Amino acid sequence: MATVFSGVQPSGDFHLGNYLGAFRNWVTAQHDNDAYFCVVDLHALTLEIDPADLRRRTLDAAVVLLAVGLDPEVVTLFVQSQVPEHSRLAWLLECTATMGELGRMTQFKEKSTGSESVRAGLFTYPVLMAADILLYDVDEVPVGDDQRQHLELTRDLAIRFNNRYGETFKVPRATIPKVGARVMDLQHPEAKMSKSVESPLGTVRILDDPDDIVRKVRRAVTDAGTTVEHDPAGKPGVSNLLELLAASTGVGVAEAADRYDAYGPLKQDVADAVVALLSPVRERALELRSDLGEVERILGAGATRAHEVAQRTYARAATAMGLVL
Ligand code: AQP
Repeated sequence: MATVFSGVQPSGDFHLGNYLGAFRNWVTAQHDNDAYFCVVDLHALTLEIDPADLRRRTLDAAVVLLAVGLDPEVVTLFVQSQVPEHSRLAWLLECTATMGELGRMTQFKEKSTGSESVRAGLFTYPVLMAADILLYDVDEVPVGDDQRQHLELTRDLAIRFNNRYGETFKVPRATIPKVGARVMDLQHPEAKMSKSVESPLGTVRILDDPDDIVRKVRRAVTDAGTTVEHDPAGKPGVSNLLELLAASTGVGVAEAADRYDAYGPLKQDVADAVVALLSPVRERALELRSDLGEVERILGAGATRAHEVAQRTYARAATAMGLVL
């Protein structure tokens, strides 16, 4: 049985990209693997966030993860800050990483550009992510394409640490889905759909009501011309719609492109497919929101299980580095 870990930041409302790129693959992975899924609240502190919002969003993240189909009897679902070894191992790994390699992270460049005062945590956040993963002796990390570079860094840090201090960490690999790995913003199809970027019409939220989903897809930016082709560089808007249809229905992208000779019917089918995909999740989430006490209980049990594993790995790494425990 492989060990699987992945996490999500409670930094905003979850969207179709999070669902197709990550969550639904977590649901698939949960039955055949030893799976850990984490609401990475410490990562959300790297950007401006209201404390009351963070508290609410952390519980709501768990609500969405349960609603998409994670089974708390099968997976370990927990909140990162409730397992202190994440921060403790991050420090050991910060003393393994270099400024140069962190400065090359494209997410850091994107999120810090134009900001007058960039938090140090935004710079070191990929190291905390490495700690999240390495604590659980993970084989596979199911993530969207945007996390590919951070996974490479995690592997580099694990290998460097092992070479320097002796075999300590398992070196994980990313598993990135073939379709849905990079869902683009419906209004700005050259940018990925993202929860911390203000694009109300461009972002389909997992908990949007069906009318909103239809409205957003109908108003999606298409491209000059009228032909339906999959050409991400030349026709990013239409290509994104085709990829959404493929990821939501299982049809191939090329086959989907052959089916349409106008944008209107394509948009209608994408809207129907996305509504069909997300409506059951929305219904379950609304039910779960009415019993947050149960959600907190699930997270507490998950943190206890995660902590048992995390403290063993942390002790191994600290001892290897020469700390007296
Ligand atoms: N647009 C996307 N397409 C496919 N997958 C995506 N993911 C995120 N955006 C897309 C995947 O969702 C998982 C959880 O990501 P996250 O929320 O922890 O952080 P992120 O990657 O930084 O996502 P966002 O939405 O852009 O959040 P903010 O704006 O807060 O940074 C990851 O597996 C990610 O790959």
